[in-house]
Amino acid sequence: MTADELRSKHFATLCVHGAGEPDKETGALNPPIYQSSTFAMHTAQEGAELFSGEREGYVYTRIGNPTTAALEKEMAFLEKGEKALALASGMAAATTAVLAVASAGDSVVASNCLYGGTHKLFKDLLPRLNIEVIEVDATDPKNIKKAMKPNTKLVYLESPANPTLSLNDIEACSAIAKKHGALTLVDNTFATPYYQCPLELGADIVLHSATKYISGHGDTIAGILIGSAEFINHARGEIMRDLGGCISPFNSWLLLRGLKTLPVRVEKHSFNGMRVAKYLSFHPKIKTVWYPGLHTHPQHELAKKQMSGFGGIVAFEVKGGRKAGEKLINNVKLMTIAVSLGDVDTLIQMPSSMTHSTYSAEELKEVGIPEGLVRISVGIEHYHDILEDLSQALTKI
Ligand code: LCS
Repeated sequence: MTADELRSKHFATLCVHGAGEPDKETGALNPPIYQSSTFAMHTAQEGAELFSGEREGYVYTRIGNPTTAALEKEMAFLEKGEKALALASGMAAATTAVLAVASAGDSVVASNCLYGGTHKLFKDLLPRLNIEVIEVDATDPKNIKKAMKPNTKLVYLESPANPTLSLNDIEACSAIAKKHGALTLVDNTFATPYYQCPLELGADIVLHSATKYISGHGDTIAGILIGSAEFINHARGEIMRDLGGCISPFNSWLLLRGLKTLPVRVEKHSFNGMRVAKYLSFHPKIKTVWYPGLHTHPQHELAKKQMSGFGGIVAFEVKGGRKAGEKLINNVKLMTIAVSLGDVDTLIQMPSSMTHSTYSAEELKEVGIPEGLVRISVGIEHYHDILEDLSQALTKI
């Protein structure tokens, strides 16, 4: 099937067939793992042409690899972008994307509710490179508009955001950025391309911590950027090539395997997520639940507008705050106390002291992340067993 024929197929079909046809030589149904750091050239002239860009091909796995290329092709299909670039981690994707767009003396306007590692990058490393990052409450696009400066090159969003599940209006924020000549990046890790397509909403770059739902099995660290051919070529050739944050061929292959079941897994995560959110919202020991699929979520209407499903991450606060939340976490039996998310296993953690410990107490308050917020990445176990585990742990408080 040609690329154009494939593009017209449904998402689930692209997940199974998007990496390409069976291997031409051997008939292998799945793409081979090209576990090779370097690629033989026939002549010195061919080498020169490959390096100058006159000829397409593989020279060195830091710059490109056939297994990784199959993954990149499939992710570009799924996110409806021209090209994709796979990297060693979500953080490698974030550093590569920002440095592809901004230089010393430029600024980035970002949401203030981000994965703790991204917030640390914005607070510590980028200012050392003289790139200013202005973090604002991006649940209101007006705050983005107010923060834009003549030197702003990038608007950096995360929707739904880690860990509060707050949303950014991708269409409105992208329109503001465009007006100011800046690009918009959306971290689409929580929603996955199955439930949200930022490029169709006007964004320019999509980022994934592919460690999460793209892999789905908790066995890989990886990141992916998707965007225009111009952006991806620049990010690959000028930034990733220098920073060196390339993915290994084996990890690309694991992601290709994960992608085949993405819709099946994400539907189940979402089904279970809704059940956990509803259960908690009616429980007398729970103070607040954050889940975009609940009509009590302050941006539920926006969630329905820009997402086609609500995902598997649920955040909540137990009455009694941090101490009570820790007691709940210490008493789970089926769930695992662990960071990361999007795995088939249900994971539970406390962001203020774990994933978001890079936020100061004042920053947590400002962003609206309670110290006692508990985050569950709801897995694909039977939801009765997940609810039973929550129920027995809650009786211990
Ligand atoms: N973006 C989001 C939304 C994330 O949740 C993470 C990691 C990253 C980017 C960075 O990706 P990585 O380099 O880890 O592949 N989130 C984590 C979390 O919530 N727990 O552990 C890692």
